[in-house]
Amino acid sequence: MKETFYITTPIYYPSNKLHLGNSYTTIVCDALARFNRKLGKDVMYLTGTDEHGQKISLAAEKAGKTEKEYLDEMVADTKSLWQLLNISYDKFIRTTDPYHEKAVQKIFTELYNKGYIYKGSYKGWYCTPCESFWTESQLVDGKCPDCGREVKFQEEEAYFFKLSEFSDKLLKLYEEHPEFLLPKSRVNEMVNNFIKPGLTDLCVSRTSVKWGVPVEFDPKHTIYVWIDALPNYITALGYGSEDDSLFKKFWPADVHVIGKEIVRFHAIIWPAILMALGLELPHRVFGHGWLMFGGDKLSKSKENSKVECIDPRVLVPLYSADAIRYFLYREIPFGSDGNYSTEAFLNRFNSDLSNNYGNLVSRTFSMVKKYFNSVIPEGSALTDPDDIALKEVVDREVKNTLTYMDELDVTKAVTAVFNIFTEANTYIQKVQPWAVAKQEDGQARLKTILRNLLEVIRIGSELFEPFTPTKSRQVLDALGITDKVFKNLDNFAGLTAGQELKPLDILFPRLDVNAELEKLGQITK
Ligand code: ME8
Repeated sequence: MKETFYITTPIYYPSNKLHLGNSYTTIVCDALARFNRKLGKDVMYLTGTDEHGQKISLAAEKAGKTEKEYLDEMVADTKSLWQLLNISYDKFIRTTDPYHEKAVQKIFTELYNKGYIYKGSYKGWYCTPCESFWTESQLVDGKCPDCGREVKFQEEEAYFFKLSEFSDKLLKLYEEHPEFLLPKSRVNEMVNNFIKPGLTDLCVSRTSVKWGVPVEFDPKHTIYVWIDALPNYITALGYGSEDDSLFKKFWPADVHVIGKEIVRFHAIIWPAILMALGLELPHRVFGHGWLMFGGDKLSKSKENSKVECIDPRVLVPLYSADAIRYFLYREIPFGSDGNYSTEAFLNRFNSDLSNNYGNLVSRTFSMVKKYFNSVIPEGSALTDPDDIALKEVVDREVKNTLTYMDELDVTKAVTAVFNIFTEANTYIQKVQPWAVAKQEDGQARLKTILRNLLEVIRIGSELFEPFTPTKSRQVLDALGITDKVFKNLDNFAGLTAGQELKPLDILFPRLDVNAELEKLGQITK
């Protein structure tokens, strides 16, 4: 049986406007999913929407719609953005899907029957936009520590999950499985900020929130956000339904990719729920950093995401989804925070995509056209020191890319791919094919040089395709490569000699940075 790879994004709040910042998680997961498909794995890439809670009711009311009408529109909008960004998810779960609601009820009842959920009463400071209860000491200047807004003191009858029983088990988990929570710095955060001070039981139901899944055995309570949201990763696979074949096939997840502010839920609450249910734990949880804009997080609550120049719906039609995707992979060191600036984006577009990758492809294709009528030349054994050196760099960077992708480091991986393109450009300068073409007995050497270059473009484009799926596929098509999985990454013998290159448009036409800044300035006025 094929090896499987199960990767998830968080389920998104449909009431948040989607911008480049929150799209980041999904864009990163897409490269990982595509890469693993190309490794020949059976991939399940899950994303979806987190549709319950008071915030949704309030937003629907404000829009003069029912919750269902409001959510359907927001979900359609989310899906269309994922399409625009070329997101290849395999399944989209909505927490209002009836199969999910039923399974969540079952999970809640099972946890209750096993003694992990009990009835009590909740007192605390509640932030409506964040749907979070805070203790007095967590408040910052009496306000919500996440979004800085007003909080309300609330008390109500509620069910609790015995999270406090899991401290030791969680510490053991982090110790025995250092790969469970990545990057490693997040482990200290969990231990020092949450587990050492003592985990408190978690409020998992509400009587005041109507828009939620009712507790099966006590329907005046609705199941509060985390017990509804987190299990999406298993209900999407049919856990708790009649057909759990996907669950059997894909669970445990290879990785949950999430932003750093929700690590606590995924590295503490989620494994505790799974342990209580007696289920296996995900292999890895990766908490990535934030995309910052002028030093500020593009946040859900601060509403600073109205800036049009960071809206993918504006940027994609102008610069392509590939270019936006590439910028995020490359510029934000995966796991850390990183800045988005339009200028940095435009400069990278020119230096990396246009001058490096694009130029390599276009100058090689033109030389093959000029000297060999666009017919792929025969290769030969690599004996020239320049050729051997080129092959060594390609081999090293192929290995690096595979290793980094296995470690989920998309930034290092994409940098390794670029080292291949850079090396190929250096090779051209070194071997000067145009000079070789002028030599009387230069034909054989010229063939080898151009064949080497085409092979390097093939290997680089294969590795680059998960990041820039449209343009790299165009290059692979032009080279006559139809395979969906990686082949011949370790040799210069993947192309068919005698086959004609298909014509290829300029991949990333060079931009006039000042003119583009001016244009974007006009749009955002
Ligand atoms: O948190 N930079 O959903 P969400 C990087 N429903 N990532 C960002 C970001 C930024 N500026 N702003 C947001 C939720 N994100 C819950 C999850 S899972 C069971 C429930 C990321 O719509 C954020 O970190 O607020 C998260 O990974 C994703 O956008 C969706 O956030």
